[in-house]
Amino acid sequence: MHIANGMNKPITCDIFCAVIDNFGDIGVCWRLAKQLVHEPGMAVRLWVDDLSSFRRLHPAICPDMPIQHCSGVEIRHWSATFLELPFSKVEPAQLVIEAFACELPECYVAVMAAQEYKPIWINLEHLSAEEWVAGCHCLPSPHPFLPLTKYFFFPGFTPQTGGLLLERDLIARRDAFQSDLHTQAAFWRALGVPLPKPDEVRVSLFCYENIALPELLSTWAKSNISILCLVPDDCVLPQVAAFFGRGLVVAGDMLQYGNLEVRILPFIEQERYDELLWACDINFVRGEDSCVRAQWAGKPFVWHIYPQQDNVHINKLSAFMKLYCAGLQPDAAQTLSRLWEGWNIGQSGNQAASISSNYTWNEYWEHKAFLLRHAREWSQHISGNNLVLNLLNFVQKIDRIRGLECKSDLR
Ligand code: TRH
Repeated sequence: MHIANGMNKPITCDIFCAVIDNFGDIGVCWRLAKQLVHEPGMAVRLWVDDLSSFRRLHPAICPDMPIQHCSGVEIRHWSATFLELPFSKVEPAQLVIEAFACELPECYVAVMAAQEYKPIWINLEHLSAEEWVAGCHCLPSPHPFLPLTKYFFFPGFTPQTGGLLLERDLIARRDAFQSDLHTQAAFWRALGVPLPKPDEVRVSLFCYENIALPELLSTWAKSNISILCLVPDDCVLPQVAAFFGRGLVVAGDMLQYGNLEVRILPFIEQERYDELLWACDINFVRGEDSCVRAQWAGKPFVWHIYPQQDNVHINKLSAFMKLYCAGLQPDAAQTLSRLWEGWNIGQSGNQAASISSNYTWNEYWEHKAFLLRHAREWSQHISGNNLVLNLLNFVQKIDRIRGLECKSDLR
């Protein structure tokens, strides 16, 4: 393989990440960077323009350092590095990953084009379950005037797509955690949360602001089972505070109304967030990365999709629900769709469509045994489509084709 021509030398990889908002962009890039280092053994530089957001996921990050190393990844502050060291002086990596079309610096691209053996340039796209993804996965996009081609790499749920980020040992670690009550107890103690009571439903709630939220909290308060709802410190806290008639809530607060107890958690380090998802009975997640992690948790989950203009996210939601519900018992599938639609369509401002009523939640939760079994089977089903393995195969394929083209040019 040309790209690994040094034989024992690791393949070099640059990942570029622009944080548009929230945590998903850096959440995915950080995960990918670590996996490329720890599994195929690449030498990875992660260029990121917002170290403060990064620090919330990984507190060891120092927001003022232009270059630092964490978990085997070299992290470069994109803008700071750019000021100190023009990109024209940076030697591009053999594999260049542009996350979510963040646009590489022009002079970096020019240096890529000037290399004798051009880097393989991948644009890592957002995750979607829509059918068109299979047709666009791996498509080439030649640069308009430089001798470079960028390839679109689409994560997804079917074998025709790039698959999902999944660390080699994740499922084994999840199973070990979920079968060991002592480890779980230690986890709750470390978070300062009491151990689960018998018959309690423990929920993690990570979502965007949502007009359906007060109704859901009120449904839980009236429920005949105890609900402990764990809310990480993020944008939804003002809504939680308003529901409890408080001006402000902060991490560490505990609020009670009827059978509902809400505890505000600090934003947890990304690796520990997995454990929260593994330990809860049901997880409300959002965006992209937490949604995938909830699927690996093998527990029922409710997805708050990232809202987009013109409601295009609703098609994405339907496409995923269609895939996810395919193997689910029809009654359970129906209640799941109703709850998910209420949770998401309410968000679009359509009050009439907000149907997270008593009836919807209670009806959904009656199916908890099926939902749990299905969540477990689903995680097993999707685990065969590993993004990092697919990416490596694709890179090797491009490299082979280029090698052949090179030979035929010499003839
Ligand atoms: O934060 P998100 O809403 O992120 C995104 C971005 O908005 C992005 O621009 C958009 O393109 C994308 O959604 C669809 O949700 P997401 O993707 O789930 O990312 C959250 C990350 O934060 C994820 O890596 C898990 C992590 N996390 C923690 O590490 N600790 C926590 O306590 C919590 C709640 C989350």
